[in-house]
Amino acid sequence: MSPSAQLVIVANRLPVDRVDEPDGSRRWRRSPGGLVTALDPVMRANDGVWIGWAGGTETDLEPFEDDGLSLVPVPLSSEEIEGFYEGMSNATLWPIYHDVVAKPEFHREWWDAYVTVNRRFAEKVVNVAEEGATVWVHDYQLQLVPQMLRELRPDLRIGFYLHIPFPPAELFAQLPWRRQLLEGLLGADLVGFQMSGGAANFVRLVRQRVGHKTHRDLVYLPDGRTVRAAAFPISIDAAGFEELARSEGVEERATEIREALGEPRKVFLGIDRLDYTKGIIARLRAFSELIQDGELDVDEAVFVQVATPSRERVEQYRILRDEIDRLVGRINGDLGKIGQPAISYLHSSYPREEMAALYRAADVMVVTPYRDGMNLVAKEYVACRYDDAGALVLSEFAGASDELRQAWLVNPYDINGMKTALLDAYRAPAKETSRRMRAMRKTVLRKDVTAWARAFLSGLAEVPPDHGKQVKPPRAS
Ligand code: GDG
Repeated sequence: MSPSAQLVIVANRLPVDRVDEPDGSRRWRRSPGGLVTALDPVMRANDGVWIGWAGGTETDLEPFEDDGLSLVPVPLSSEEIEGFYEGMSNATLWPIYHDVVAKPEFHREWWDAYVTVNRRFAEKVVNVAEEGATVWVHDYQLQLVPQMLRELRPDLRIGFYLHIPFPPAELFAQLPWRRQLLEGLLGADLVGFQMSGGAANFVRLVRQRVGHKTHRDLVYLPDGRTVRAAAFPISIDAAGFEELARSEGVEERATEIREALGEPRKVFLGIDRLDYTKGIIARLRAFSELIQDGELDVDEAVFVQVATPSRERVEQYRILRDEIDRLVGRINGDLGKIGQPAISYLHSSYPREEMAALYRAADVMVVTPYRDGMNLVAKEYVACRYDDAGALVLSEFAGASDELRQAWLVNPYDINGMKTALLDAYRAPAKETSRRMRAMRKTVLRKDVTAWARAFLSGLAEVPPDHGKQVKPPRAS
């Protein structure tokens, strides 16, 4: 039996990972990540249901509850995982939406799988959403769901949020299915983006490619409906991160990490999913050149790079992993000393406590994506620095740079510029780093993830409905 709800969250993944115990039993573990933290309180306050893929290929998973959350799995076959997820989502849309940092591939079978899977998600919602319910669809994997859903259930209030950048018209136009994607999104009442630039790109494309009338952030559809496109920059559970950072266990672990790295060496830190958009190679190259140039010394500084395994079946990701392995090996071979590598590279994923301890241990946090919707790592670092210490070097192509203006902002394509910024951040007097950190902390603590969810949901409740009756807005928490 499917549960029913007035608030339905639809995302590619359910917020849990399956764990198979040695005795053959199965349990679910809450998966880390901003979206889950963001939506957990909203879900609880509204008795919401979350619809998503459980990550495997089982076809027989029934709806279930996990720690008070009502979850509805959507099955995917292994061919669909290849076509819809690894293919269309991660090898076509992801690179196009990130400035074509890698070359996108276009395959008609991938598109067919994308349509089939989006329809399956929409059909699941139909079974779960109560009359007049609010449905919040997430991210680039599900861009056709709003339109499919509107056709099936015109009574629903539909919101869509894109977590990654929305590209400029010139890049989006490469997509053979550009019109279908735009029309898919136009099924929503409110389309949310990280940045106002993304919203503007979308509205312009709708005018150019679909021919609808637009005015500022509004699109007027021939059937009388209005769609709003606006920016809702996402954030983190800032108070939660700070509390974790202040805990005794995390402080102890941070001290241990610094000692293991050779206190009083200064610690540079990068934490990313292993992804070509994150600029990992460029930053390691900049750091190693500073050592080569004699500006930094391995006795005094180390770079810790955590790269969390990601999309390992997609070819571009395998190639990148090999490239990083080779580069780190070469840098450490050329520049390291016994017991003192220049780069401490970890290809692994860690519990939240360890992440917080790393943030606490780092003197300079280095976040240098070529393009990033927001980048939560930058905000998490700031949230953990309750001592107002620590410097943030941040790419101007991460959405976070819009709010974290006091970071050392860099262009990741400019290696010399990055070298200068790394050195400036490293050498900055404590007074300056704390002045900058204080200002950034104010922003991050004020604009947290609850504020984000509330802003989106009230924005969604305000879009004038065309379907006759006013829908009661869900409570934000
Ligand atoms: C997409 C957009 C946008 C990473 N490794 C571990 C771990 N993480 C956590 C981080 C952070 C999250 O994963 C990564 O978020 P980012 O924002 O940095 O990047 P994406 O994964 O690319 O996220 C991005 C985001 O969606 C939200 O809208 O900001 O622009 O690309 O929270 O802490 N967490 C744990 N262990 C790890 O090893 N526990």
